[in-house]
Order: sequence, then structure tokens, then C-alpha cells
Amino acid sequence: MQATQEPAPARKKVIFSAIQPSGTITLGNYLGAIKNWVALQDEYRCIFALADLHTITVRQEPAKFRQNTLQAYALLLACGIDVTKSLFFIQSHVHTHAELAWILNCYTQFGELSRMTQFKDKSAAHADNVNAGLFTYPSLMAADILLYQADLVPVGLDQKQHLELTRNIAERFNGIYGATFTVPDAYIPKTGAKIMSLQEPGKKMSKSDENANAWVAVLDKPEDILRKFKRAVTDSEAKVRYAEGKDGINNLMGIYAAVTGKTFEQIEAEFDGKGYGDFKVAVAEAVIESLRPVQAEYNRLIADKAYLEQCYTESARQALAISRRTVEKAMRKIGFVKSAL
Ligand code: ATP
Ligand code: LTN
Repeated sequence: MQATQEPAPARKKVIFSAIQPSGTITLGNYLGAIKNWVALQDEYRCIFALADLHTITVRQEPAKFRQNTLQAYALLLACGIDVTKSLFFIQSHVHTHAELAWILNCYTQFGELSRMTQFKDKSAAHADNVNAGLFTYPSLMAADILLYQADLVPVGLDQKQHLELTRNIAERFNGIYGATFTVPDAYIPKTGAKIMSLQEPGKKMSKSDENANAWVAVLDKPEDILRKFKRAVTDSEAKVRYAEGKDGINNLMGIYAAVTGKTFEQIEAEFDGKGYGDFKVAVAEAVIESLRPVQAEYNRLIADKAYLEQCYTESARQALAISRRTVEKAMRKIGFVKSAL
């Protein structure tokens, strides 16, 4: 009798993404990036990292850097990154990232790196420390992605140019040596929220904004969140509706929609005849409520260092096993003598 053959399960597509542990995680990071990552974990093979090697392209205070990294790790777990479904590790724990980055540096042109707008912006912002790492940042990012043969990379608009360069590097290498790296595509989430500054709603909410009223941190206290929303810049029309030129209100509507799941039409109906004061308080309260369970879980996790260590170590172990195969393949193709170690 012949055994019935189960059809082979389709390989889940691989997603890679990373975020830098460079400071407080903002509502912009949460709604624009992390919430999307959480939603992808069942459908895809997700590999996430804290890009701490990227963070030292800007000078860090050692104790603060260590603390920021652990806090970001705990916070992302609290947001719903699940290490039983995905890998979530600290980039510097997986040495293949630095190794492949060096190799890729030798397949990346000076001219290409010079054209990166983030390099131009950051070298202007940190004119006293325009280091080589800041310049070669995109080849480390390419290594992060290519090591896992990622099919898709969820990134914000600001990182699209780096992803384009990653694709060029992969295609160039494959062109010389034959198929080695999967050429990744950008993943643009269906519900891509771009959260704008509460003080200058024409520019994105950014944790490096000097004006602390411009951003809300995921770990901000409820009273601070309420105060920041009450002070949010709006317009003089005093009518809650989505329209061109109403950047402040559009942004608050976007935030309210993202945390409540309501549509813009529903929001306009809900606040018909009400003023901006009522609306701002409603947005603040909805944000506070949606962050409350995340904050509670964060407080529990940050007190359990042993558990955090177990999570990031196990993910790093698996990430190393996967990524090592890619580095070895690339090195073999280039012509390095195989190490017997
Ligand atoms: P910095 O102020 O140092 O530039 P940032 O707060 O802009 O930091 P990044 O570390 O550059 O954040 O980005 C982490 C992730 O969060 C990226 O995927 C980015 O696209 C996303 N992100 C950052 N800010 C926003 C925002 N305002 N709205 C939506 N997504 C955002
Ligand atoms: N450069 C990104 C963080 C980052 C990343 C990556 C994102 C590092 N490596 C690989 C996607 C894929 C940032 O600053 N947002």
C-alpha cells in the first residue's frame, strides 16, 4: 500500500527588519514600524534585530547605550514581538553581520555611498564626527538583510534608498559569482502610518527632535501624553475633518484611526459639532489606553533580566546558524581558503 503524500508546505517568505536602540521608542516608531512587525509574525518567517552596531555611528555614552538596548529589547517584546514565532536578537551578538559587512564594502562603490541622503544629513548634523562607519552604514544594513536571504524588508520611506542600494549590491555580487543572495523587495504595509510631529506637523515625529512636546514616547506617563496632545499644533478652522492644509488635524486623525481602528468618516461624524479641545483629549485618552497594556508588560519584563537574556541569546544562536551558511557561501565563491576551525 502506498503512503499518501502530504504536499510539501510552501516555504514562508522571509522578512527581515531592524530598529536602532538609539533612545526612546516613540509613538511614530510604534505605529509606523513595530505594530506592523507584530502583525506579520504568523504569515511570514520574521527575523528582527536591534541594530546596535549601526547606533555607534553616532557617539554613545556607554552606560546609557547599554540601558537603551535592554530597554528597547524589553519594549519590543512588550509590544508583541514573540520569540516563539520570530527571531529577535541583538545585532552585535551575531558576528556574521560585521563579517559580511566588510565583504560587501568591497563590492560597494564610494560614489554610491556618497549619494545616500541619510549620510549627507547625518554628516551635516554631526560635523565633528563624520566617521567611516557613518559612510559605510548602508553596507552593514545590506549585510543584515542578505545574511538571511530575506524576501521582504519592511522599511519607512527614509530607508528606501538604502534598500535600493542593498538590491544593487546583491545583484552585482550575483552577477559576478552566480546566485548567492536573494534580492529583497521593500515591504510597504497596507496600513502604513506616518506619524508627524505634534509641534510642526509638516515633519515626521522623531525622537531626536529637541522639542520634547513634538513626540510621544511609548513609555510616557499618561499625564505627559495628555499634556503633549493638548498642546498639539492645529489650525484655526476648529472643525474635525481631514483636508489638505490641515496637517495638525490630519495627523491627530491618523493617530486616532491607528489606535482605535476607526475610519476618517467615523471620526468626522463622532466629532461633528465638537471643538478641537474635545478631540485632542479623546486622541490622548485613546493613545493612553492603547499603550497601557504595553507599559504594564514592559514593567514586568524589564525587571526580569534573566528572561530577556534567555530570549535574545536563543534568537542569536539560531540567527548565527542561518547567517553563517550565507557568509560561508559568499566566501567560498570569492575564493577564500576554507578555514578548518
Ligand atoms: P531618529 O530621530 O534618530 O531619526 P526615528 O524616531 O526617526 O529616529 P528610526 O530609528 O529612524 O526612528 O526609525 C525606526 C523605524 O520607525 C523605521 O522603520 C521608521 O520608518 C519608523 N518611524 C520612525 N519615525 C516614524 C514616524 N514618525 N512615523 C512612522 N514611522 C516612523
Ligand atoms: N537603518 C535602519 C535600521 C536598520 C534596518 C536594517 C532596517 C538596520 N539594519 C535592515 C531594515 C533592514 C533605521 O535606522 N531605521
